[in-house]
Amino acid sequence: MSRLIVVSNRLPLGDNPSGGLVVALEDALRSSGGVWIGFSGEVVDDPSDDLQDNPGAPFDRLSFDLTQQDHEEYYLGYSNSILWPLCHGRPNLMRILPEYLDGYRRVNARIARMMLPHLREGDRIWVQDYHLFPLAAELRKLGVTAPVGHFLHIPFPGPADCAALPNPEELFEWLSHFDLLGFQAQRDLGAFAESARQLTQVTQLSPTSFLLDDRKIHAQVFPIGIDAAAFVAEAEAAPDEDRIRTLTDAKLMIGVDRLDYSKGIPQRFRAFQILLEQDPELIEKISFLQIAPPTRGEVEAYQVIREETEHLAGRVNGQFSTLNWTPIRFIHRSVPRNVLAGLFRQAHIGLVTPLADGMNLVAKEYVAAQNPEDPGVLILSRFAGAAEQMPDALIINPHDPHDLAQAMAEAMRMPKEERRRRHATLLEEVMSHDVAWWSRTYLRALRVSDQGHESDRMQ
Ligand code: ADQ
Repeated sequence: MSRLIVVSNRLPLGDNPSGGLVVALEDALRSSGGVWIGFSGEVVDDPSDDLQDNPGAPFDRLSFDLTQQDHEEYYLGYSNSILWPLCHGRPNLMRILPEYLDGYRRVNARIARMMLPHLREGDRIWVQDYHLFPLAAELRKLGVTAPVGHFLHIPFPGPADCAALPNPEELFEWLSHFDLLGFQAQRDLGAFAESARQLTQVTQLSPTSFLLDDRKIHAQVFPIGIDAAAFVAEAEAAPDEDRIRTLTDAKLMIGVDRLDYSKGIPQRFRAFQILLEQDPELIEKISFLQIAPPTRGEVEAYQVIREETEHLAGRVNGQFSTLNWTPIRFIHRSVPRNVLAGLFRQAHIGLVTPLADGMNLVAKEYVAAQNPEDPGVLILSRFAGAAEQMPDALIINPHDPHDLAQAMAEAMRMPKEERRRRHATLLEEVMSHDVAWWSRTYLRALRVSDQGHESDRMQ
């Protein structure tokens, strides 16, 4: 039987792994006797080169540890101080050090070597995200001929940004060893095609196939979804005592993000300030809850965004708070999923305003959590991949605080009929393109692209 091998930066560990990606892949992994390989999260002095088994899931989980140096150069360095800012249109935030690229290549080569003894005839390999661009090339060097696909969860950079990499040609060389590249949005497939055209040797054979460095690869769009039915159930079952209590009858506006400079959190606070200045009727009528746990605190740009957001929230609260009401509640913590689902359901406005985002699952979770009889309004940035699928949200430009403030005012006053109409279309999209659809569609395309290659090899 053809096994599925999933490789991602972090292995989902814990006895009861949850989260959309895990749920989606669990079925595929279980039915094909699959394996998930990834970093254990442990940084140690002398890591073993044998992958460690982690029992307790319905599929095999194999992990590896990293040294401090690997963690700094591969993960914090090339992945999160070069590729992350670049793919989110912020090359000015890159920190390019030669050892980052060395570390990124070294760790990817090590992962390929560690995988080799675990691979069998007939396996299909599915590599997740930007930490592992060189993995297919490294596997090929070791003689692996299995189909290898990649899915990029974040945006693909356009030519001007790609050119700011220390090694733009090498990026395309790495990509040319995959059989299938998966992107979140048409925007990313377009950026890939254009960047390849400007920066390397490429011939586009069809809208979804390319000759890259003389190797035929397929590239397609597979917008990721959520485990929609489960999230709906979670929101319906959310206990009432988790409801936010306010001293006024203010409507709730919610934002839930990792604290990241790509998510547009300061822009939200500025727009909210403009809203309260221009529309004083809304004072004490709207309460903004922003939940944003800090991530990647070792990287300087994340320390800066934390200070900036705290400062802005403090300023808006200082300017507008009354004895009964605080305009912004800013929480730096993760919230359990069932509580989150209940908060989304209660919120009259869901605010998803990234400056750049691969997809943004919060937009889909917010829609799934609503009561269809009296739903809230999703305000969505045109720069989230989700905007391609969700035109019935209020689509805004997050760089323009007046546009965003105007959308907040419109959402506050939107009649129920219009809210229901918009929500019905959004929910239909979220339910029909859920995460199971995503993994099924991707894996089918990987099979088709491999059959194509087999017939090329036979000619
Ligand atoms: P992320 O950048 O992490 O993912 P997102 O798609 O919004 O962004 O997913 C975040 C997930 O974490 C959501 O399920 C959300 O509910 C949860 N979450 C966020 N903050 C939380 C909090 N405070 N408490 C509890 N849960 C919280 C990357 C890309 C995205 C892409 C996904 C999946 O950047 O663009 O959509 O991968 O491909």
